[in-house]
Amino acid sequence: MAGTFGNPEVVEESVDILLIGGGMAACGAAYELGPWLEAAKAKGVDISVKLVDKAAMDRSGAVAQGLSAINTYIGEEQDPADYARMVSNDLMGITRDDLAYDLGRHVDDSVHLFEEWGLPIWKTLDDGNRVDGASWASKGGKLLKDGGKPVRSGKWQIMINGESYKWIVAEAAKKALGVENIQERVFIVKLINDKNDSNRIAGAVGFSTRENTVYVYKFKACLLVAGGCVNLFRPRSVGEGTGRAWYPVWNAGSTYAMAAEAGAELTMMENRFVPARFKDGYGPVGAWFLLFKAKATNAFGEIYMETNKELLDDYPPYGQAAVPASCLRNHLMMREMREGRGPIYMDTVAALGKLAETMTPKEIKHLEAEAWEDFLDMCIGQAGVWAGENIEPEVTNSELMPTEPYLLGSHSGCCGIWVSGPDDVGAPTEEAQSGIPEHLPSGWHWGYRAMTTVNGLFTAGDGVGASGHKFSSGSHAEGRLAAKAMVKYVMDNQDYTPEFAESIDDIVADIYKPVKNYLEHKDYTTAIDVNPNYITPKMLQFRLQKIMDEYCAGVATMYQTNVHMLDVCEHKLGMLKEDAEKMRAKDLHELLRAWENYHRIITAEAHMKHIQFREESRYPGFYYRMDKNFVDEENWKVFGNSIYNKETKEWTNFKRQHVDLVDKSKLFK
Ligand code: SFD
Ligand code: AMP
Repeated sequence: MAGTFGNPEVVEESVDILLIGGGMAACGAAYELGPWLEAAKAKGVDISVKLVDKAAMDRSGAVAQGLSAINTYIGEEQDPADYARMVSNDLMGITRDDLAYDLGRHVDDSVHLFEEWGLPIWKTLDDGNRVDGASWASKGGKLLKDGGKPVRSGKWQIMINGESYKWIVAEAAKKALGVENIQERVFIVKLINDKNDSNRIAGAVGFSTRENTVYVYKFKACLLVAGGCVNLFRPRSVGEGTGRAWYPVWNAGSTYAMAAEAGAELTMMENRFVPARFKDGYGPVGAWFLLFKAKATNAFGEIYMETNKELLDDYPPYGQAAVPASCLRNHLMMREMREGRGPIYMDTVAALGKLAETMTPKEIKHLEAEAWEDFLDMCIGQAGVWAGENIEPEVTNSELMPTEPYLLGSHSGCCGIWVSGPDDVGAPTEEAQSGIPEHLPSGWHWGYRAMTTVNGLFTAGDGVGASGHKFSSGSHAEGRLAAKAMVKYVMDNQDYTPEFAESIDDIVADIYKPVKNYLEHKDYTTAIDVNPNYITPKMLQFRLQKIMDEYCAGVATMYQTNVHMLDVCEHKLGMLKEDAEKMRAKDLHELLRAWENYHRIITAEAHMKHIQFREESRYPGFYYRMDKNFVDEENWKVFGNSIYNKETKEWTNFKRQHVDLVDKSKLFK
């Protein structure tokens, strides 16, 4: 029977494995499950799988708009240990080398699959000419897997014609899993622990964003891959630009919040990513810096990365590394802004001029088209800004600006969930030669790759903390690694029957509470949005963003905070959490917004508690603890981890030992 707005239908389903999310990691898992499910079947075990995505998989997640580069491709020039080294360098020395190394040895296979599925990848031909994805086949180029050479924009990045990237990857995932096993437009609100074992996951509950239906899933294992967290800080775009952000606004911290509430250990939640972007449109800079070799300057044309270089001496462990970390690049830029030498510009004019010196007019036109396509493939809004402001990159330089902070574990950030590492790293001599020892440090491995500290709960992509720089390809590969481990887990736990620790009626009532708040009180006033008995999700979101912006090192304070500001932040977040109980939902769309906000609040709280805990400024240029404005290698070269108790609503923060498994001396010239 179909439900009504006040009284939803409840549908209960049992599967063996649930995939929550339909982004890069989920698509990787969906694809990889195929052969392992077949292998299980051959042993007489039928494993059922379902994927639920809050949106439509063809365009869901961070790759929705498309991308113009794949940022992680190891290729023949490097090896996985080089990759682990780079990840550590960019994240100021505190990453899990085992996770990065493992990813590095698997990621290229995902890229080869993308190409097989139809993703156009630029190629460098034998004569050194480079051709885009549409034309290499007719010019004698080869597939990457057959030895074709990509066009490297940077050491790790390769160029693609990727407007339809997500569509292509999702199509393969759907085909592998079967559309009948995929449910779109279902927002998962919470995970349910097992009645007999609080450290085990037994199910998840969500609601349809199209119909009045609540879905209850029982399962043995679950892959929680709902992306990172956006819009927990006040964005720079306001008014006419509201809604524009760099990372996907629809990823609202569901991964971190649901994992935390289920009792999973989080790691490095103090870390955030503040990308330097083309101002107002949030256009990517990687292709400009790396492919077009552009330089960023202050208002006086000074290249601050050169003139301010000595500032990096203050930042161990890798301040003096050949490639400064993303946060350190920001740090130098921010000093120019703070001291009044802004605006900061990307010198597109000089870069294109220099490249054009050796080109024919036709080649120059193609180069200019590539510059536009970089935006059109992945951030069309920036192309709109250029068109609207009469910017021709070969004639006019464009402003750069650090954005509001985002929480993520797959791009140039490393917050997320603490997971079990690979079990075979280090054993073969070949790997030992690359610097990986035979055994992982204690607490890094407990059986199933990518499993969190809660039994049966796995994650990948933005969900996995203490690694980073996986990007689209690495998130896909990590989903595949998790899929294989989940099948093993299910095979090992065939006798397990999930039982919920909470009653389904209570959970359903909880999920629809914002609807109840609305229906009960809507007639109290004549203006639907003004009511002393409820708060609209939009207003609550403004409050959250203001708190985070002003007290937790957002753009308002130029990314600065201190212990006192954090105390105020904690107090105000506590009040906000109380008021969140009063959010209203006047329709299903608002119900979605309400629960997104709730996930953002838990994520914001984790971020704040971790910044409070880490008594140093490990990521200058991402945030500054002004009362501890230094990097303290002696006391803080450690993982900052935490566990949340959903009953008492308290966080416990603690350190975990950091160990370098790969020799890092190669990072210095
Ligand atoms: O230019 C729920 N990324 C880039 N990667 C690259 O390889 N090259 C680039 O060029 C990259 N750049 C870039 C990138 C992202 C963005 C937004 C821009 C530019 C503008 C990064 C990658 O895209 C990123 O690393 C991966 O996509 C991460 O994968 P994953 O699977 O961890 O997250 P996802 O793809 O966003 O998917 C999340 C899914 O979860 C769903 N979801 N479903 C149910 N219930 C809930 N509660 C849910 N909450 C979320 C989403 O709908 C989605 O399906 S550049 O900057 O460097
Ligand atoms: P972005 O467009 O900034 O997301 O960058 C895409 C890729 O290029 C990421 O792997 C970044 O780490 C890398 N990158 C961006 N800018 C620089 C730079 N100035 N130096 C080195 N790597 C960079």
